[in-house]
Amino acid sequence: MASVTSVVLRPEGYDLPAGQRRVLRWTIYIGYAALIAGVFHGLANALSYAGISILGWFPGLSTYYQGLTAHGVANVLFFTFTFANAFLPLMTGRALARPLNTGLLWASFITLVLGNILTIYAVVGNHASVLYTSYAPLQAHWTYYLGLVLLVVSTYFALANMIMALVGWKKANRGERIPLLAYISVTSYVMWLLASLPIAVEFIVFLLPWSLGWRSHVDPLLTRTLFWFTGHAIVYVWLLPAYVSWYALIPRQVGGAVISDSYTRIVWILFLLLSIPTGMHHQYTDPGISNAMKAVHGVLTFGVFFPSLATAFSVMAALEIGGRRAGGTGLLGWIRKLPWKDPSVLAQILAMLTFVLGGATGLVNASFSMNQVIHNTTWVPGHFHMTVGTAVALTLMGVAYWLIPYLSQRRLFGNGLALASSWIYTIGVLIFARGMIDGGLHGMPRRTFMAEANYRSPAWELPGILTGIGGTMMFIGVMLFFAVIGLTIVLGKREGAPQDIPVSVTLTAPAKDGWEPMLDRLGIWVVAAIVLILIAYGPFLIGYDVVPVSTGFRLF
Ligand code: HAS
Ligand code: CU
Repeated sequence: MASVTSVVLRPEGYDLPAGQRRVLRWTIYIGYAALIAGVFHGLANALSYAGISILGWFPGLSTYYQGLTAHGVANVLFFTFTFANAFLPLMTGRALARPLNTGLLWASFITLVLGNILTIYAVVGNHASVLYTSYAPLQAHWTYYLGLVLLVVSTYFALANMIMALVGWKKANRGERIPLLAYISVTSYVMWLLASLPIAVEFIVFLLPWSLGWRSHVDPLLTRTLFWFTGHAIVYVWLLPAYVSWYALIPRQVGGAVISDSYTRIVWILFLLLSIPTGMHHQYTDPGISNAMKAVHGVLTFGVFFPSLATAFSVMAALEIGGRRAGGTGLLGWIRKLPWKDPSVLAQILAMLTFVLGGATGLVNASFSMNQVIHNTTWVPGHFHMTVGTAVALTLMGVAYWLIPYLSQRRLFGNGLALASSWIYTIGVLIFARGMIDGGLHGMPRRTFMAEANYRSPAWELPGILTGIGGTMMFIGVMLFFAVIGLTIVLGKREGAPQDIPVSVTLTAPAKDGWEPMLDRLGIWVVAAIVLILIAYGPFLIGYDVVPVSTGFRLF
């Protein structure tokens, strides 16, 4: 394997203009700040399952649900999208060796900051304790909905930037295949563009006017369905920037190579096709949706499991090439030869390993009958802390270990601390998820302040303690990460920062003829995705009788 000749995805370096570097750097800082701001209540929530309440330590916190809303909104909405808004355009620019559009970078940054200010105002002021799923009939202050709308708008500017760079590149390179790194970055946000439309309708047509008093009633099942129409695809929008790193950057970081150009593109096309028509697997227990529709979504969910299985194979093969090139022999000897002391690599390998369990639990969720057992229990946060909470969050921490030095032009400060952070976080999440998964199987409820609940089951005792211990370790892990990033920005040596982004090589060049160039015709794949969406949501939407029954409730 190691002797196959490699083809560099894009050989030349990339001169990122200083002005653009600054906007991207601040966008990324805001993303990591959201990560850090959000984890405080994560700690409180985990400890509450162990029967410990620390809510009194939070100045200005009115209720548990205010904290839980802050945790969800900051960590899964602002952190993930803010990171992607900077990372994906940067990858596109690098892959195409073209500058980005500074105006669009600013537009994305400004809408993001405004969105942040409005949402922080609403959540911190306890005007929006509705949790990140924003289910009606719980009603938030209009600034909350508008803030999230602006967050979505900021992603459109980021996509526009990538499309502009791509169109410019295509004009200058007629007949050439799109460089792989640009292809996967752009496709990730094209999928998001399609996926975001239902939530835009939910917020702009229903929830925002309802919150402003312009609309008196909404239909909670309809708004909830619109939420999950976008909401399942959202989880892949969180995941795909991590996959961009696993496919296109990690092989280089471990001295390996991407095993196949077409294989990688097909994985992204499968995500484009299958991420969206699967949202009803979050609604298996909802009345008002036919079993037939739930079955269609269930089957397609098993379909979207496949590109992640394919990713497991491809990513592992890329790591194996690196390990063998470094002298690893035998069946597993290559594993020891991976650069475990490189904090960026370590974090991401630990994220991948945890994702195996995140994926397996997802399969249980997706199975209709098993979902009846675990729905609305702590099993579900057990699942998603191993997916978005580790596969994504820990990968993005790993990326920070080269990206922050790259953008700030300072050398990483505290290698050892960074390594410790990833180990502590990973061991923590495994203990935490073990607790949540086990408790969930015994009906331990999610989204419940267990420290003060007046009902408990003996079967929740040990799971609750594990959740508390694991959650505390995760918190310590993130705080160490925060220390490393803070120290790097303030004390990191100015020289010696990485001058380039670690773009990988593929084992074979993309084919210029045959069927493979079809993979680059994104328009065709977008049309195919729309057809699948119509099949999956058309019958429900056409047959649905909208019954706006609900006024807003503010229980906070
Ligand atoms: Fe999920 C609920 C099904 C993936 C996030 N999910 C959630 C919720 C969140 C979430 C946040 O079908 C809760 C929402 C809420 O608040 O109610 N999920 C799935 C399935 C997958 C899946 C089938 N989920 C994710 C990802 C997420 C995420 C990714 C975030 C990023 N999920 C569900 C369902 C529910 C659900 C139901 C509803 C539950 C309910 O009742 O409420 C799959 O896509 C997973 C595929 C993953 C794999 C793993 C591949 C492994 C790889 C690593 C390989 C590398 C290695 C390294 C091994 C197949 C790629 C080797 C290294 C060496 C050194 C050897
Ligand atoms: Cu889902």
